[in-house]
Amino acid sequence: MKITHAEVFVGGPGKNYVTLKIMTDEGLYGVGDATLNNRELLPAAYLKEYLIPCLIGKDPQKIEDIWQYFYKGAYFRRGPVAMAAFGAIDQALWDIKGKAANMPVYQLLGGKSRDASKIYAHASGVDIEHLKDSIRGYLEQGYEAVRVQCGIPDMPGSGYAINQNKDVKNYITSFNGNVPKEEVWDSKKYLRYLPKMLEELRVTFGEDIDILHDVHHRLTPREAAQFGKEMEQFNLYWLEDPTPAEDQDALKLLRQHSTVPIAIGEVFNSIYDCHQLIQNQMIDFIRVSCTYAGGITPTRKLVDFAAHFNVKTGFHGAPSHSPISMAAQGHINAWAPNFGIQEYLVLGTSECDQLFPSDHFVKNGHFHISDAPGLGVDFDEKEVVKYSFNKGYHPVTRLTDGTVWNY
Ligand code: KDG
Ligand code: MG
Repeated sequence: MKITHAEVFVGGPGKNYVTLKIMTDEGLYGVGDATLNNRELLPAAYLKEYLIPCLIGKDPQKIEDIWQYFYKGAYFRRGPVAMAAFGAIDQALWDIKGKAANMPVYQLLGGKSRDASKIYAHASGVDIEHLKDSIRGYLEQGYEAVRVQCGIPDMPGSGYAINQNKDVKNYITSFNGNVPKEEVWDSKKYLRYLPKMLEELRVTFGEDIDILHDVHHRLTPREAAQFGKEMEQFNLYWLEDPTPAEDQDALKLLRQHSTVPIAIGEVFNSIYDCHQLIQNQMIDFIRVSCTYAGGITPTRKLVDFAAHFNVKTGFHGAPSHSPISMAAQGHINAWAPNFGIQEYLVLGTSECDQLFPSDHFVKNGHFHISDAPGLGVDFDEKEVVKYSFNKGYHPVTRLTDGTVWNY
């Protein structure tokens, strides 16, 4: 089998999905996701200008060789742009291999370890009452786990990731003309308010619901240690990104003072970003995604490595991930002996389903993987022409005195 051509498409309903389609001389094709949130045109250009020309004529079954060729051949290794581009190629090649073998990808990985994989939803509110409504909505749909984010009094517009308008599916992006939106942050107010919020949630919803919370890199090591200690009483499923993820020593203080489970990794793009965190058991969940971490090939190795140190998976699944990377993660989740939980945002608008048809489905807070050969998700080129690229940014955060802080 040989690769004959490959194409990149940018667009989607309310999002700039970057989709790669790789075609072969045997009529089989594969699809992959290279969406790098708010920098989508960069992996798209990398694929078009540098990677696709090298793919033509290669045997798509040689997944490992092709991955090494691009990773080592780049010389400047790693980085989110390159890894997202390699990730899309790798996903598409696993899709082709599955179709050629007439097997779903999870069978090629070693078969299922579970019937369906537990997912968590994003509940958020401008205040606690609004947040409680959002949680109730998910519990009614059968979810057992929710991430909770709440507006902080006297800190307008700046809890983290508060979805004010339920119709907006990509609320982390600000389509705000040519510059990012700015938000204000005050750790003192946050640290004072969060214990009250969690206390109320436990009183209202009891102990059975799994509660996750994302600090989004905003605390200093000492604040995170104090906060982690306080969080123990609320039995969180996890506390995510308490401090900026690149300063890994910051976690020592938190680990020494608290047993709160820690989840980190959505900004990592290789095992070298987290092997020490895993080996030293500084984290409980690794949150890479199959796109930003370079595809199924390296993610599977990373997951296997983490299993040896009792670190579970909790893959990133923010709205920027297309149903293709969600499917790729779904196959790893179905197999992984150390699966923890999967972040899942309701991608399922009818427009999104038309663009990416599949039989994967969500029921009672669990993701059920399709038995179709390959990744089990398709891409409709006739649909994508309805959408055009729309530039967006992550917001920029400032402290009350104007100092730029961590978003
Ligand atoms: O692009 C950034 C988002 O993916 C991120 O802000 C989402 O923190 C996030 C999460 O946990 O989903
Ligand atoms: Mg996060």
